[in-house]
Amino acid sequence: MATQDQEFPSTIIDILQSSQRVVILTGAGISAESGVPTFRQAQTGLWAQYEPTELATPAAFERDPGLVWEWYSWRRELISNTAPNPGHYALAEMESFYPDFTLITQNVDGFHQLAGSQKVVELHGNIFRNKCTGEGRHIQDLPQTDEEPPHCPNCGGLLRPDVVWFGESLPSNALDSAFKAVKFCQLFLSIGTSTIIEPAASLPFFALNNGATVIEINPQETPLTPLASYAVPQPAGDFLPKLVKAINS
Ligand code: BV8
Repeated sequence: MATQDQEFPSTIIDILQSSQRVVILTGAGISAESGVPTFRQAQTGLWAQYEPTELATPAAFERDPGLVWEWYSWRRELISNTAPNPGHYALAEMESFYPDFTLITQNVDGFHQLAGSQKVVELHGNIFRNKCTGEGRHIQDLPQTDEEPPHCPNCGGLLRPDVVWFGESLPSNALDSAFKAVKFCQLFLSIGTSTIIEPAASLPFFALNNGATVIEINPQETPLTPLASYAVPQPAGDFLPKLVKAINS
């Protein structure tokens, strides 16, 4: 594993400029510079007493749907008051450089789409979408009510955020597209993820096994760092715009 002490070794630029099939995996770290706390950062205020991994579960929703709904409302509010950062915009620009480009995200904030990325695979859903626990259908507009959570206007079942909770399977189409893209990619960038949450955490290792060049961008070490082709200990919002400029040079 080479660590990035100099800005861009020519080998990185060659690979970035010659690759045709590129996969990006992002985690909460890419939204950190937007002001969205990462999943593992201690929660603030009322939510400091709760572990996200305990709240983001079917059992928590079963036990106290109101509490879980309130937590998501608080996060929606927080995310709505922030915006994509230069890291998101750099990835949106990168998409046009490659004929075969897939952006896989574990994030639920929708910032990649907001920044202009078209081909986004949302492994863990989207916090601004809701679905009915009775019929499973997506509910576009929330009913005007003070109930928390609201009830489905069609079947009366409780509504919940359309995100993947711990212990729930990921959307099969998203997971299939992700693994298919990784199987054939030549270059894989893992950005802003602690590489802990499965099955997303397996993707960079799957890429390595398939002979791809794997570049990790994360100020902290992760289980991927020792095995990555290149590890860049820099914040994504700083590094990605510089990377895009270097590719275009
Ligand atoms: C499942 C939506 C089948 C909800 C989230 C093996 C195989 C399969 C499952 C498991 C397995 N082992 C364990 C499991 C169970 C579990 C799991 O992985 N547990 C963990 C705790 C070990 N997995 C599941 O339950 C998954 N389901 O596999 O179904 C199944 C079914 C039944 C039983 C078993 C299996 C579902 C997982 C999805 C959970 N939902 N989100 C919500 O948001 O409310 S996951 C949540 O964590 C977020 O989506 C987040 O994106 C994701 C991953 O975390 P990270 O993105 O990595 O964020 P984190 O805070 O950890 O790290 C941030 C990183 O950024 C840090 O490294 C930091 O250094 C870095 N950083 C900070 N600033 C910057 C930066 N990097 C760059 N620039 C910066 N400026």
